[in-house]
Amino acid sequence: MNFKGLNVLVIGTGKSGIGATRLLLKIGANVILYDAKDTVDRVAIMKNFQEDAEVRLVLKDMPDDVWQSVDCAVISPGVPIDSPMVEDLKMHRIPVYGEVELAYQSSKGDLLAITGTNGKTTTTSLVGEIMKAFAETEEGRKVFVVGNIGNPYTDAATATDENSIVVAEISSFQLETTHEFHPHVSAILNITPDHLNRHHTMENYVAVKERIAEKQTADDTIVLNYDDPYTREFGEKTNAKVVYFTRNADFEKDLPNVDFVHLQKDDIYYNGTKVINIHDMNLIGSHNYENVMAAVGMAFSYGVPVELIADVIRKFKAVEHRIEYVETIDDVVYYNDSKGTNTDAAIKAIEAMSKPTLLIGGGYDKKLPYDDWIKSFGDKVKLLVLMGETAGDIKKCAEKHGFTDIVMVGDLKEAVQVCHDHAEKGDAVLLSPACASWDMFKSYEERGDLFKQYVREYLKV
Ligand code: UMA
Repeated sequence: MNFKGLNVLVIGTGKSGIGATRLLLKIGANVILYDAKDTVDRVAIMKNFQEDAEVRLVLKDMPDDVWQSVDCAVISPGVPIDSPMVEDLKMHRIPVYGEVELAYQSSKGDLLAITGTNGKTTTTSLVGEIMKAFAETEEGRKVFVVGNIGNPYTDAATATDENSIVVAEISSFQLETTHEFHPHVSAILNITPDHLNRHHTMENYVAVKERIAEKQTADDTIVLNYDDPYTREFGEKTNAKVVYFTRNADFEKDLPNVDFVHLQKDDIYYNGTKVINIHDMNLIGSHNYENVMAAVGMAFSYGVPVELIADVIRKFKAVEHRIEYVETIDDVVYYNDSKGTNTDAAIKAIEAMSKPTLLIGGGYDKKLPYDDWIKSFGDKVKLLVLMGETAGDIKKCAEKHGFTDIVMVGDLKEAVQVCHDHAEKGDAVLLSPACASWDMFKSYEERGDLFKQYVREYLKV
């Protein structure tokens, strides 16, 4: 699709909408930028573009003339495809593209794309680091790490060329609106319940994740989790060459045209080649073995030498907000896992704790069941401090499972204070809410940053 000269309606004035508008202006499209909220700061938004840029900014009510004048729409990932806005676009026969699709169609080079319920950001960062190290060994290669990780893909698009390597974290929201999107190497790390308020059923959620491989052929590769029933089964259906990763040494070794990355005792192997010993890694938590294996699968199939892969993994540290060590105060260790935005991620964080844990949970309601999360507390979680929209539901669920050491709080600062007051020497305090942040914060980053600030500044005074 050539967007040059078209009238394009961009929906959402967050990172994606700004990135899409910038890109469309570069391409030579006319942009109407829209946001459903009339509380957004017009001046701050317009500062993202050159002063003479002709962007018509529309807030809240859509004037009738827009429907008649636009050729297509580019929507942000936060806009559901079954929302009234998208229904209106369809009614007016206006084609809808996602911000990621616009970026893909405007980019060059090789695309390595990663999706999955959990581990996306860690795996994307690690693959990005490996690719950067690899690019240094080859002249004229540039690496861009983009997508759900926080850097809109559209912002990188025009800087890419044939030699570029784009490493993209892609969410289910972004996959809803892809058309031609075609990664050379893709990965689905795992699929467990998440965002069910948006995708409605597990079946829809799985189907949308699988869209990452829709355009892949036998010349492409997909890296899949052999231990996850959804992704293992997808390996039998996809057109791409399959590389499975597994934490078990016991797998079906002679599947035709399938490679394996596996963990045997403490070593990670690609087919027969040893890549790294897990004790040589800096990442904590056994879930990270999976992220590392997925990164190995992607890098190896792209042709990166094994020594280089191992070298980068050895140096790689946890990404921010993912079981991130914050501080030790009075012999109590504080961890920020604000990115634990669903129960599965939050279970992984609890599993990674080796000390009695005071857990801060609760937030925006994605209509997820909390039972498995509560059951994972075992003897490890000694106090559950709850905040946000879901606090009441989580409390009820915890009590149903016999867990009653619960304190309800009004905000994050109070949660930190309560944990500090109840913690004993040798304990850990973990912010891992099992919920998104959007009820009280702009993003999980803001929630994690505030947590770190409260721990560092407020507890120390
Ligand atoms: N808006 C509308 N109409 C709607 C919905 C939203 O106008 O129906 C407006 C809002 O008023 C707001 C803007 O759209 O002003 C926000 O757009 P957005 O929610 O798509 O957020 P962005 O700032 O564009 O950030 C998005 C991703 N956010 C979401 O998918 C919710 C970011 O992922 C991503 O980093 C960024 O694009 C760059 O690619 C964050 C995220 O929470 C980290 N992702 C979810 C997750 O990881 O679980 C999917």
